[in-house]
Amino acid sequence: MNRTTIALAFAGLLTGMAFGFIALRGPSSTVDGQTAATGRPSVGGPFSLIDNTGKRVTDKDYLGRYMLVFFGYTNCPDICPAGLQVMSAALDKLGKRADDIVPIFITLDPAQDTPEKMATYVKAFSPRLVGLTGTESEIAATAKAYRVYYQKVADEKDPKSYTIDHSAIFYLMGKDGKLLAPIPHTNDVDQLVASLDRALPQ
Ligand SMILES: [Cu+2]
Repeated sequence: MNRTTIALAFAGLLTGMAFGFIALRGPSSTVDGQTAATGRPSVGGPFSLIDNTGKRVTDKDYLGRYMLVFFGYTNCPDICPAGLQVMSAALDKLGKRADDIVPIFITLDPAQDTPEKMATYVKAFSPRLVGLTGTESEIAATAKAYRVYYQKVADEKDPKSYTIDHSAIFYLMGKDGKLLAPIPHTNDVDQLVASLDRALPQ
């Protein structure tokens, strides 16, 4: 991990902690006036994107199941491959309880991450991992709904190539499509298993 990614992971952690704190404060708290009556911050919502089989899907297709959502891009050197590996291993460890969870990787680089590229990429981690892409504006709207920070950073040596700084949080969404818990990026499988176990209804 380089400095930027460590900083981002830490920013993600702080955001996660902030969400946890807000959630604990209960129904009277507000975040930009958007907190729902449940006290949960407004994260997530409707999306319409293309999955790794080329099919258009919306958030409604996943209602009735939990979604474990992670944002990134396939050319990511560190945060994404590590996060997706940990996510896949954690779901394997959860066993039967993971049957109801759809792990979803949403690209922040739709210009390069075609459905075909997403298909090859997600397959390398887990057969159950879903990869979603879309137009620039569809991705921007989805990232905004999930309050994901991302920023293209041009490569000084090669102006045609770039990396993308992005926040790193696993969003566990409930069967109703609403946020159950934001979970900070971790490289520790057991830690993610424990976080999921805590957040999932018993
Ligand atoms: Cu990444």
